[in-house]
Amino acid sequence: MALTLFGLIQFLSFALFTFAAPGGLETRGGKAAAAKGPVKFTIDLTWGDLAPIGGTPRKAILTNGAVPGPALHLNLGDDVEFTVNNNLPNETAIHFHGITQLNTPWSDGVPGLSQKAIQPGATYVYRWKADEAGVYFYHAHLRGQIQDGLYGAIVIADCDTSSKPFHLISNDTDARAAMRRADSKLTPIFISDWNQFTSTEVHQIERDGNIDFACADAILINGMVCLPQSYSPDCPTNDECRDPRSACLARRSRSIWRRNYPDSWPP
Ligand SMILES: [Cu+2]
Repeated sequence: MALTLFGLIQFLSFALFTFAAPGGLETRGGKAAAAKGPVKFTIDLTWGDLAPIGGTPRKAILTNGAVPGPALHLNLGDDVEFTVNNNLPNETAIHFHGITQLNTPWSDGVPGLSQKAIQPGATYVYRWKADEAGVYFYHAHLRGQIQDGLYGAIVIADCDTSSKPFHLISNDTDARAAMRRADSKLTPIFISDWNQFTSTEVHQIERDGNIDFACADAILINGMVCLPQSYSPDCPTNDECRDPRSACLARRSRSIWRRNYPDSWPP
């Protein structure tokens, strides 16, 4: 089966894809999972050094020590307890992009509106329900902290595959079963800008120069660099590297796949 692309979110200079890995479980609990109690997910935020494109490290927001933060995998109907330990020197808040927050508006993560900002050293628990399947993401919702690296994927699986139109792709029973298995184990691909400046520095540059400073130094794919061939044989030129629609993205995605699933290539 060819590399399959499911779902796309684009937000500012971010894009989030998922691709399907083979060999996943065909069912993962579905609405029954909600009866087991909430899915607990904790992120620890720190202000650390990061140099994904080499050179001098800059300060960035690390989520459990990395950018992007870990992906949150849920089944449709799950209740979520999302705990934020703020070890940053600044206050913060987390928004769950695309989540409906039906009956839980206080978990929408908008400081000054739905909550007070989470103070340095404090812990805050967001509680919400995964009531629509799809691909979403969590991100900082305070000043420019999203630019400093605070984001991670949310994948909500619909275990009822009966309504999915795999029959439109293939009449072959085995092929459709393989697609259902792959669909049950989606791997997020996060595409984001990387800038040598922190968000505070970028805003100062914009104020000083009276410009909209839209330059980025690199595009990161799952926090890894996409640079010309001296760094990555996947991306022969800078222009191709900077165009998220280019074939470079597909090649880089296949590299990530091969590293994550060495036994299952080609899929
Ligand atoms: Cu958002």
